[in-house]
Amino acid sequence: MIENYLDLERGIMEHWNSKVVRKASDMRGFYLANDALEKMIEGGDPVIYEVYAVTHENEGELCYGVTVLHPGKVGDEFFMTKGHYHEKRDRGELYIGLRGRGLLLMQKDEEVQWYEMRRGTVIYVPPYWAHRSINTGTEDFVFLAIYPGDAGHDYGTIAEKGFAKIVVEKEGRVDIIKNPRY
Ligand code: PAN
Ligand code: ZN
Repeated sequence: MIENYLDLERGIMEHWNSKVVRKASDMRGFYLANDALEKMIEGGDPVIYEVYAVTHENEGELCYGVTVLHPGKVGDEFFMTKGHYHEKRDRGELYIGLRGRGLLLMQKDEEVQWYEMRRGTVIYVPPYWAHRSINTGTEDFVFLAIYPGDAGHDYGTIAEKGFAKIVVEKEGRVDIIKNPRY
């Protein structure tokens, strides 16, 4: 498909061929507060985020997708995506903020960086950097991501170790602290 329509105000894309829904039960092991997560799952297993994407798999092609990351916390940690490296590590990505507010957390080896995102923010994720988004606001955090068709997603590395930093609410403020499990 060549042409699409993205409602920039609402962050809703008209056409997509891939929809991924991540519920609380899909996020086991990603948050420090396992008990809080299990409680949340028992209490109705809410959706944490959804991704609506147009995908192409070949080298030279592009994929693009809208992520809708809902607001909330598990323990002190804000709702976040799983986060990944690209399977082909030398593939970069572009993130564009559409709605709400959040952080993009990036990591390469032991180096960690994070960037605030809101409507209009453009972040270039260079090759070799793992990336995860975090909703630090009270409404949906929505962004568009554009990445190479053959990038692929390696979730295993992050699922095992996490990122070196986690994003928590402390005394009503957003705090980026060392991940004690890392
Ligand atoms: C994004 C992410 C999306 C969901 O489209 O895939 O925000 O995050 P996870 O894939 O980490 O669950 C992207 O970075 N694609 O490459
Ligand atoms: Zn990516």
